[in-house]
Amino acid sequence: MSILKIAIQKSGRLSDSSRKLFDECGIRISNGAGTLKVVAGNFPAEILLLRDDDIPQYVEQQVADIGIVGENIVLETRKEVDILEQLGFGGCRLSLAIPKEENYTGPDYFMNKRVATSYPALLSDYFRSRNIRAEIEELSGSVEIAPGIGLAEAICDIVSSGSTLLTNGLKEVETVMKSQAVIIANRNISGPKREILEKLLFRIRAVKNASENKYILLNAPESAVPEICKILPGMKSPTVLPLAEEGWCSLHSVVREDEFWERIDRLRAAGAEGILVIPIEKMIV
Ligand code: PRT
Ligand code: ZN
Repeated sequence: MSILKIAIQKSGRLSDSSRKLFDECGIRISNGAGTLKVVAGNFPAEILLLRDDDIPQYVEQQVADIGIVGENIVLETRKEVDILEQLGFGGCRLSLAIPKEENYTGPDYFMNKRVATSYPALLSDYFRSRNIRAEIEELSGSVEIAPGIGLAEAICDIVSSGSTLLTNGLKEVETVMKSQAVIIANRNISGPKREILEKLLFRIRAVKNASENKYILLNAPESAVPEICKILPGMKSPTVLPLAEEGWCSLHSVVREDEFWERIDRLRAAGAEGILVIPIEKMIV
């Protein structure tokens, strides 16, 4: 029987969200503390628990068929794998930062400077595309302390809240790339394994669509319905139901999370009342 081998981070920033994703896809994986692999309870998959940096290579070599890893790692390691889906978690950016008291003049600032990073490939691409000659000091961790100890004049590292830069007296001046967790796949998956992969991707997309959308219910006078329908496109068009109260109806629809607040303001201005917003568990489009 075919089984899909899936690599995820063993412990780190992507592990909990990766496990939660499988849980939401109805795929049960046991804790696996101290083990390298766990077999899914009710889906033909085996989960390999690895260091995130190794995942692209394992997927390229088909030790794992697919993996969940940050786009930053995929692009830095330059392995021959396909990126199938962005997952919407693990969001961060790879940024250049300099001591906060320095006067930043634009990317030319880095000319002939030493820049410490764990991302030498991405950073040298960035400098090359801007014709900047800088010296890259490769470090495997604690990059943010490099300027303080005189190892470099600047750093290029992953930033999310920015508090690490702040506490080390640095300021972010350029974004080299934006990143989030993605599904990567070996380029030669075929036959029954491909079918399992398609099934998994179908579930992941349903979970992702659900998390990106909200179900919305509201009441409105009949006269406001045409205007409200324009604001609420829904999956096809809003459901409109009559209310017991003469001249009023209830509208049901789906709205994107990122457009949500702006739509709510417009809906209220158009006459909507009693607005309820409900999370969606799964959404098949
Ligand atoms: O042990 P293993 O090698 O598996 O894990 P790791 O320690 O190398 O990676 P981990 O768990 O730290 O990160 C895994 C992935 O999460 C990264 O490859 C990114 O895609 C993503 N990610 C999201 C982050 C961050 N946010 C993040 N903030 N990775 C690292 N950081 C670090 C950053 O290096 C810096 O030290 O957090 C610090 C900055 O955070 P802020 O919030 O202070 O700006
Ligand atoms: Zn790592």
